Amino acid sequence: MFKKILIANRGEIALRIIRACKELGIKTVVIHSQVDGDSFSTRNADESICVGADPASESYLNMANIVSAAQISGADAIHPGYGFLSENSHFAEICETCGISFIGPSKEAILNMGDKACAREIMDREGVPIVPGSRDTINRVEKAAKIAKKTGYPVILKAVAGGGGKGMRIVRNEEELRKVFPAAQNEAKKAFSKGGIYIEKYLENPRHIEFQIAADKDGNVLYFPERECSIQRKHQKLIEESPSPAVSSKLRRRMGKAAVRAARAIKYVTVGTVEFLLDSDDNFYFMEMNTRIQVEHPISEEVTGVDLVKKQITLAAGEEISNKRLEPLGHAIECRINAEDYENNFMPSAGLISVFNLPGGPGIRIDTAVHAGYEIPAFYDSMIAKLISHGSNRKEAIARMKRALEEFEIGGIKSTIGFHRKVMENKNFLKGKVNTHFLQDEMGYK
Ligand code: MV4
Repeated sequence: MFKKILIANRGEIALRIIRACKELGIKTVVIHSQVDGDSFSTRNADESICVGADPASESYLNMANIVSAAQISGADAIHPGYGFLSENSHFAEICETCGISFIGPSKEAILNMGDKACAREIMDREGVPIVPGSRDTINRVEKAAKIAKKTGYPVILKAVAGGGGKGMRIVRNEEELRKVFPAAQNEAKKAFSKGGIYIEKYLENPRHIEFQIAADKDGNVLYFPERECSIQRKHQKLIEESPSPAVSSKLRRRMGKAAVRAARAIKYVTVGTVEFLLDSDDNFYFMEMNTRIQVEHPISEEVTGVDLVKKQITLAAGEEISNKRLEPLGHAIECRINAEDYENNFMPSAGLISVFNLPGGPGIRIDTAVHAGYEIPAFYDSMIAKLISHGSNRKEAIARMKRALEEFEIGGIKSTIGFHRKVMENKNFLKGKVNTHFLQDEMGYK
């Protein structure tokens, strides 16, 4: 087992990893930028090291300084958390070259899943269903038109190096395709330095369903009950729940087996997530694989009792999967509490938090690293807390979430608490009828 882990992240996930390490008896070093010097995670770690100035490019993305910090402090592993360097294959490679374990899958697995066209090719070969569309990266509009004709309109153009919806374009006919394709290429080139595009048939009203998996070095792969993540804004998830109201135990088994096949195809080790689109006829299609621990991992922990971060660390250290089949125990929901003005286009609301009174009681968990008197820096993302409810069924989980949202008091800044209160009252949400257009159709957002 590792003796000391360097945590290359900030905020609630840095604290979450520190908590897991403490329970495993592992020493912790947390890195931080200048502005984060007096944060909750730096105070809770055994050691902390400033690696650079406030912009992430100079601190949380500064590979040379982070690896030096690990060497100076004698850490034998680096946990990247989510975001920042968590899905950077080059960083994983540098860690291993320096004799430091990267807590995640191999650099090859990260690279293969980072190229979304390559991921599709692998999954297709292994019998994991993919959305009909292109076989590989498309660089010429002529080829794009040919494939779109064969697939049938509407199609969606996605950036090979994208993921999470960046650089996506929906195209309804050939004329539109010819107009939009060069722009999509340029956009992809600018954002990711690679201009590769791939094409998929556009599904009109899918659900986003994802499967957490955990895998060991011997190829044992365990799947967790699915997470329903259809409620998103600009491809940022706002509410997640597990299990999904749309997934029967039979469908869960079918999709879970496909997720396991996906993980085995790339010799995946540690924890990861396989994302699918699900249509109203129970057809499911591989979308992408996330090779990191995700923001929404707590709902899977709540419905299984498995500590995913401890599992991730012990799997990285070479331990084997010991769990048998996992069935959902009750129902869990997560609301992401962001420092944003949901009545004003979710505009970020940085500044000083004057009041921060947390809810509690049965079935309520809060993952946060902020507190009253905390000043939200403008340099990073706007998530300030994850509010997670757990109940014996969906109805109880919603009732607990509703009363926790009433208890939660945040002053000094705008937050998304009011937005979540409205969703918890929405008729279709209460019926479990959510899809990827929920915010437009039900909440009046663009
Ligand atoms: C799609 C799609 C429909 N058809 N792909 C991909 C990344 C994700 N954040 C958005 N993505 C979508 N990919 C095909 N072939 C619809 C979406 C989509 C979506 C997916 C999940 C949750 C919200 C969404 C909102 C708009 C579009």
